[in-house]
Amino acid sequence: MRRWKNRPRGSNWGDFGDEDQRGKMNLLTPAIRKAAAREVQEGIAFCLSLPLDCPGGNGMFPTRRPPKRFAILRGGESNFNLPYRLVTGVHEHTDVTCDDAVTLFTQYSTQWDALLHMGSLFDADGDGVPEKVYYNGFRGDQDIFVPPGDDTPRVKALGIENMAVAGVQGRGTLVDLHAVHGRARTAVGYDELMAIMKAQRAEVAPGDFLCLYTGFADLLLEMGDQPELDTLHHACSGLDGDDPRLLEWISASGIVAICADNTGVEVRAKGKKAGSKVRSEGPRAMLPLHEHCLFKQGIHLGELWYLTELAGWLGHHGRRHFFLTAPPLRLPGSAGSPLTPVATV
Ligand code: UVW
Repeated sequence: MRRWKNRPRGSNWGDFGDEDQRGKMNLLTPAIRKAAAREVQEGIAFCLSLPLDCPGGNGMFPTRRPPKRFAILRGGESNFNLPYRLVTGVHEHTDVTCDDAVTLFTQYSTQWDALLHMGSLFDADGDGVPEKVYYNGFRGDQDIFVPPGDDTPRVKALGIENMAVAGVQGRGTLVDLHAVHGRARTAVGYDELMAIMKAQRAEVAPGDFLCLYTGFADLLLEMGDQPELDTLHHACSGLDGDDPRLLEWISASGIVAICADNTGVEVRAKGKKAGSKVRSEGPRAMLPLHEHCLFKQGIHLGELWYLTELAGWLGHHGRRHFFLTAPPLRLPGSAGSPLTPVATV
């Protein structure tokens, strides 16, 4: 069933079918994965996740909190260091067990954004009034909502489980923005990204995961669990979501996802504040790259990945490509997911 009369300018809604919830992950075909596996030449693997309690505290994201673990109870006892004999009553049992639970904010640390993470107020049904709408025309009033007086989201579409079952494996292409900009806050637009990719021989092909190493995660790790917000808000590079040519290239390139070691993949150029009016054409997204990728194109964004050792190894060996395995949790209805991506070279 087609859910829209108007689709947003620059969107691909309907191109993968009216029911599609995978977006560009549809491009991950067996042939693409088989070709990507040829990047495994040494068998060396890199963990691309931060410790999931990084950045520490909730200064960086006031609404997100670090993981909270607790030991579950068993027969009124803490199920940590619990000798089984206390449970079974059999004195000969030698087992000692630990079992725990965790409250996890899905977008606190290394994460994927699900396609429902960012929608828009857009008149998709053509009645002249914008409504809350998401990728492929799924609606905020029907498919993705929290009933009044409840805090459990009802999610009938675009949860992260759709990505999990897509088999998230393919070729990663690493672009080293840190090598060019160090830790200077820089919004990289189309011309510059093309020049850097050319100089680094980091060409992308349809089906690739574009990975951006900016050095931001290194800064976080250096700060321990005490992020210095003033420094972080003015540090490191990212993509310039206000550059229309960059957005067009992202669509045309066939990349299936963009992953970065910073908080949002995109950054504002110097002098522009989030939400400040940079164009005069009226209502617009505060996070234009999020809008373009998640809402219009079905391109997942990976944030706060840890790319440092991989970037160093690839640079040292004159390589830019690797085999990436990066499934999210198959957590029905979630707006995002922590993950432990693995790069194999
Ligand atoms: C927001 O902060 C809204 O999103 P993200 O974590 O994807 O940058």
